[in-house]
Amino acid sequence: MKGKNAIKVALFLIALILAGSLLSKYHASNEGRQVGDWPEALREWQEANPGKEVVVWAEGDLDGDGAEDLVIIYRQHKKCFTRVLIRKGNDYRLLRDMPAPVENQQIQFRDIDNKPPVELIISGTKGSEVGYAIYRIEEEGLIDLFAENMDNCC
Ligand SMILES: [Ca+2]
Repeated sequence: MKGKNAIKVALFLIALILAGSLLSKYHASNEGRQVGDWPEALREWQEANPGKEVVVWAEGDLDGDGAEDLVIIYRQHKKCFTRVLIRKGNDYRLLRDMPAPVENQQIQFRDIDNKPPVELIISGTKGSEVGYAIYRIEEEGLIDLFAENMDNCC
């Protein structure tokens, strides 16, 4: 019975993610964007981290304070990582890096539990493997809520 419920929850989350990728107003891609279009925080981060290649990025309010925060998926030595920058006034607080899928990465902001702030969903692939992880920002930092098959995608 427990297993069935877990499958139902997983299917529900996958459906949410698929709907999210179709409906999300945050288009998490840097395709066609020039460096000049990047938010200032992203340009500063890239200048400070020249060895890290920005793959995709997105802005969204992850801590519910009304200010846009920044999520970057970057590549370094063939591995990918997610880096979250929480805006604090004119500055940013950097949260710990997390492994990210190496291909087809997507960043989404979804209110999964009907309770602010929104959750952060990182999804992507590696070959035929598909994985995703859901996080929430709390006082103490980035909380891992749920992950599926990320080990095989990162
Ligand atoms: Ca914020």
